[in-house]
Formats: sequence, structure tokens, C-alpha cells
Amino acid sequence: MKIIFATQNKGKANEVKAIFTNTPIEIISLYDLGNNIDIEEHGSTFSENAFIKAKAVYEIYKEPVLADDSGLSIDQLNGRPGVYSARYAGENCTYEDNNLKVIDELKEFPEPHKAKFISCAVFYYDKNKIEVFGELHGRIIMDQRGTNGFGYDPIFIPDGYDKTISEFEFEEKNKISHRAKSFNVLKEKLLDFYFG
Ligand code: ITT
Repeated sequence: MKIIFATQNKGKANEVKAIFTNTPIEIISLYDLGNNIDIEEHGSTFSENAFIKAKAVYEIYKEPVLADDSGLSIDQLNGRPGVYSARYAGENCTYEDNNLKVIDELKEFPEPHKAKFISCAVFYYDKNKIEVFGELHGRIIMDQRGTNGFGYDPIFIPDGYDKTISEFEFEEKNKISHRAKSFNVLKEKLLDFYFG
């Protein structure tokens, strides 16, 4: 069976597709569908925004949908960038713009710059809703290292490691990340829902 993943982010899509490999569920991204819909995420929480994305795509296709709303929460910045992670440095900003803004804002604070990634993974199909959270704790460093991954990966070192997520291999990130945690649990719930 097929489930649409309501994301325009290819990094997210690749990670979630890999998590559903070897299951009867095939993940179809908006990119695969040739749909570049721009959904306004006006919610104030990860959960609200994830369901806003899922419902918007459900209204178009009337088929089961997955969505992820995620972001970085930095202790010394009172949880920012949080739900504003994607456009922290402004409309049409790059991932690098966001990383440089975070580094700049952290200059006045002592190390370590404790932070966590949060993923809210949701399933939406008419009256059926499932929501699962995943977190990855670590710290922000004051320069960008590595080329893999996306977003804030070059400035984030997970607890217990001494390299940034951008220095991780794809499979390695997909074992420990906030998104791996949320979607692995959601996957089990969906397998139970459909085939249990
Ligand atoms: P969709 O809404 O289309 O799914 P998006 O990139 O806009 O794509 P979000 O609104 O959920 O997604 O914003 C998440 C942002 O948080 C993302 O753009 C990154 O800047 C950051 N982020 C989330 N997960 C991340 C990860 O695994 N590694 C690095 N940065 C991440």
C-alpha cells in the first residue's frame, strides 16, 4: 500500500523512505507526485503544524497521509528557533544563513550550548489520527562541519559523539535521529493498524 508523505524536504523524505524499506508500506513524497504546494504553517506547536500539513494534503488526495514537523530547540535561546527553524534567518533563507544566525546569537553565551532536535510525526486519514514525538539531545558548535544531511546538521553534535550530524553517514543518522525515533514508532503503529 502507498502512503503520501506531506513534505517538500527531500532530506526528510529520504530518511522516512529508508525507515519504511522492507515493509508493505511505500512512501510517496510530494516531490514524487510532482506537487509543489506551499502550505502555510501558521500553528504555534510542532503538533499543530504537522496536522496542518497532513490535512492540507489529505484534502487534495483523500488518501492516508504522513507529515513531520520538526526543528531545533536551543536552551540558551529559550527554545528558539523552535517552530521557526525552517525560516529562522528570514523568507527564502538558506540552511547556511540559519546556521550562521544561530552561531551569531550564541556568541554571548558560554559553552556548552545545549540543544535538542524535535520531530513530531503524524498520520492522518479522515477520522484516524496518530501522533508520535522523537527527540535527539546534543550541543551546538560555533562552526559548521561536514557536508551530509541538511538544515542544522553541520552545527549539531549529539550527546555521546564528537562529530556533527553532517559528518555522520546517512544510515548512521537514520539510526539515532529525532525523526528516526518518531517514525520508527509510527511505523509500528501503522503496521499494527493496517496489518495487525
Ligand atoms: P516540510 O514542511 O515540507 O516538511 P521543512 O523543511 O519546511 O519541510 P519544517 O517546517 O518541519 O520542514 O522545518 C524543519 C526545519 O528544522 C528544517 O528546515 C531544518 O532547518 C530543521 N530540521 C528539522 N529536522 C532536521 C534534521 O534532521 N537535521 C537538521 N535540521 C533539521
